[in-house]
Amino acid sequence: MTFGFIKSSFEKVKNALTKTRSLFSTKLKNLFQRKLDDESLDELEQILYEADLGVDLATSLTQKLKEYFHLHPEAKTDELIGFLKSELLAQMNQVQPSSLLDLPLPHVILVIGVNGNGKTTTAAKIANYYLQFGKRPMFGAADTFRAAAADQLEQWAQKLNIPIVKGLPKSDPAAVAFDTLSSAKAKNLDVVLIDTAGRLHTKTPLMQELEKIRRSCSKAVPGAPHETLLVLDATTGQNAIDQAKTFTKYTPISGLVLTKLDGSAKGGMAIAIQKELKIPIKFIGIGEGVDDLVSFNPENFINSLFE
Ligand SMILES: Nc1nc2c(ncn2[C@@H]2O[C@H](COP(=O)(O)OP(=O)(O)O)[C@@H](O)[C@H]2O)c(=O)[nH]1
Ligand SMILES: [Mg+2]
Repeated sequence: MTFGFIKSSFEKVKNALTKTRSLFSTKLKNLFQRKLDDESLDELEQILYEADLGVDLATSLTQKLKEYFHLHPEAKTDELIGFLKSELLAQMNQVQPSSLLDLPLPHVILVIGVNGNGKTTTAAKIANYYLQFGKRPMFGAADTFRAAAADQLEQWAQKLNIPIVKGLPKSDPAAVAFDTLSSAKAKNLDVVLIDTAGRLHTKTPLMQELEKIRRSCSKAVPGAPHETLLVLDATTGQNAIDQAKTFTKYTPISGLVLTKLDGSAKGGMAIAIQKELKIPIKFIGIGEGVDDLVSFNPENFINSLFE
């Protein structure tokens, strides 16, 4: 059964990455089948760049491949691809999210990020993920800025049949977080997901609001939030990396969630972001459904790019 689960998530990731994969797999394989020279290696750099690996990584990987090729001029396609895969994997942060399942309770997860990136949907998907493991999650709707935001989370709560604490529109999100955690303790629940407003990362007051939410979490549950997940839209490529850099200036982030990898040709940004930020990707979103979340495995990810 476990293997079935692993296989199915590998297939899911593979399908979701179709567009990025056509760059990596198809174009690279065609390239390596030709005789390598400076011209074809420039083409390699272009392909890596198109897949949103970023200029630095595209350049340094091309350089490494050139050196490898000079040392092994007889190398076959498979060998060159193997070398590239291992270089890509070396960029990835190896921390696994499985540790999320064995924790002091309630485990508090703060979900942050810019509006539209997929925070609320991701909160629902993570709740569903814990339900699969027999855990009891709960929501806190701390996006009090827009009434529709709390309603959206409430609809997920009803669908998943899990409790939610909602604040009144425009009420203090830190108070909502505190009330949610108090309720989770009283109910002996396992996981609390706090959904927050899509703070514009350039506006310091919103960052201060986030800090207040954090303090209020730790007052209710010492050590909380245990995880702060930054949700990023993978379709925005390098722009998402810039967003993440700004967030890290203001608030500690324990993990990333990359959404909308389905249909994105910019899957390479997952590798670039690991190299630049050294924050582990915990989950990836590969669709709008509640099951479209996969806990991130760097090796599976790289392999599925080249399938
Ligand atoms: N295709 C796709 N759409 C997603 C994914 N995650 C979220 N979305 C969609 O992105 C939109 C914004 O999501 P939402 O959770 O409301 O973002 P929020 O403003 O950050 O809370 C919604 O239409 C979601 O269905 C994903 O992994 N894949
Ligand atoms: Mg939202």
